[in-house]
Amino acid sequence: MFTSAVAGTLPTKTYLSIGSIKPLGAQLGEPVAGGGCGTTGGEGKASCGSSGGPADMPAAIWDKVKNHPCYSEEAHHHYARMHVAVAPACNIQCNYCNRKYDCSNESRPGVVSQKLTPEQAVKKVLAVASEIPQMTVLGVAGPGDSLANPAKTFDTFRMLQQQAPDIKHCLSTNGLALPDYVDEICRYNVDHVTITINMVDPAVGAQIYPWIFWNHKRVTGYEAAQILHQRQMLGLEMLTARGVLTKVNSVLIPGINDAHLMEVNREVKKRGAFLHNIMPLISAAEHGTVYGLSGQRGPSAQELKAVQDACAGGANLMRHCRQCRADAVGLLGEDRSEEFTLDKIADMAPVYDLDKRRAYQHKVEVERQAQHAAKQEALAASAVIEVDQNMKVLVAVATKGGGRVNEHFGHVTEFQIFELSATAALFVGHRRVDLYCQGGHGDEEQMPSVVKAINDCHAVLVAKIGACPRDELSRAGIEPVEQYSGEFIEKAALDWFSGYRQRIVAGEITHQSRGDAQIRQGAFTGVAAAA
Ligand code: CLF
Ligand code: SF4
Repeated sequence: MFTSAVAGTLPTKTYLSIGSIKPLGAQLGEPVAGGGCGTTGGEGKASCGSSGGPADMPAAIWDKVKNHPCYSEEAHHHYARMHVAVAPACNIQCNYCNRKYDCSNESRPGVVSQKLTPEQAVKKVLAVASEIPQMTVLGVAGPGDSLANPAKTFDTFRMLQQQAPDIKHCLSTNGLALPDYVDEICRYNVDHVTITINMVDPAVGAQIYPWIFWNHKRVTGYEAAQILHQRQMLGLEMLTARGVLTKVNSVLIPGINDAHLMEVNREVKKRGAFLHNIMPLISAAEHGTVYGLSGQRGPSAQELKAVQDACAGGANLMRHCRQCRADAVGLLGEDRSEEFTLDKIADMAPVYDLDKRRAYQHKVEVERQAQHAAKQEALAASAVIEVDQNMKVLVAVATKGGGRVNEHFGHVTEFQIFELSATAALFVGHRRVDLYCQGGHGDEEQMPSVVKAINDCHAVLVAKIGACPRDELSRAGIEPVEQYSGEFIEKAALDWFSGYRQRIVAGEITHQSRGDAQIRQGAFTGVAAAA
């Protein structure tokens, strides 16, 4: 495991307070319009982040997030994003990153298939937008750092602003160069910025970042982490003051920053972060990273959930991140980038049809309203069942999008996980698995890994399932449920949970807690998994 050369001499409490970084208090005390609802709430206020709706936030903010698949959990069932890999260079080194892999901040650890020039990127965006009307957001997320490649990043946004005005602009950065580019970010309508912040204590940071490239030289150890921290906080404050929505990504590294992330959550909330996305470290020796080679492990599913739950009441949490590739295309959790390689788009004649895109988005809004109504109906039915109101269970759901239970068990590469209680159905994560169905028949060898991935769930809701996996799941204590095929997920899950609680009341079953589950080390996409 990496240890800082100066670790033994570090001060014990080294957080830099908001005031000691930059006296922005006056602006932060009075957030500007569009600064994110997270900026105005106190500790413990109701969540209005990724799971929020129009009633939870000002209209101007809802307008920014309602069709952004990362900033709105609900939107991610319907809307897609795409990344263009125009930013290969990076100005820092993270111990979980190997340059020949995608940026671990925002991608699975796999090589980017093709790096693009801004011109190629714009052509690709237009090709995707004409084929996939639900693609609403373009992100620059690597494979290096978007702001270590400012010319390529902003050239892409500038050209796109002229040619596809309804597409939202989004970027992710480690934050080192961020304060220098806030004006550019605003000029090109980048309304959504993600900063990866893994620490607010340079002593912790020194165990994550071996070096940064700063003022034309390499800076290492504690000093490097201190500079990075100051720049991240300053950049976040500046964006908040300018009304740009910010999301903070944190990689949960057990034993290094797991206990510290609550402090990160508090500090970024103070500075106006709209969302906090706590992601599991992906670490395996074959990735060739410092952590991978030293045996640093990632968290289990329940370790991740425990840290996320401990942060509840602070900055609003995002729990539906898929740690995408830097060239991902499609709904979160799917990857259609193979359909839009440079070779293929060379033969395409994209027609950017704004009316078609608007018509699709109108259809989605109608569907979303029906989904809401169905959920409210299920919650009302749930409220009258008299059994432990504090009981919570997890269920896994097989879906291919649209917010419905509509995927066969054998075709799943990712289960969505919902936490159910008498009063809520909350999306709390996803679990990637290998395809059970290989070329038309089930692969029994995959079942143990599937069971491990959803071992903390009481049931799995699917459109269809064969007899063998059905028996195997039942033996593991996970109830396979087919009866809600085609229904909205939350309604289906709540209806199942009402039935579960009624069976307890009737004495037919006894409620038992489930164990932990394993997060797959390597977030393979549907295409990759099927290959
Ligand atoms: Fe891309 Fe990131 Fe914008 Fe989304 S991804 S730049 S905010 S458009 Fe989203 Fe992917 Fe998670 Fe990133 S699921 S890795 S949070
Ligand atoms: Fe890798 Fe991203 Fe860290 Fe740079 S900021 S080292 S690209 S994970």
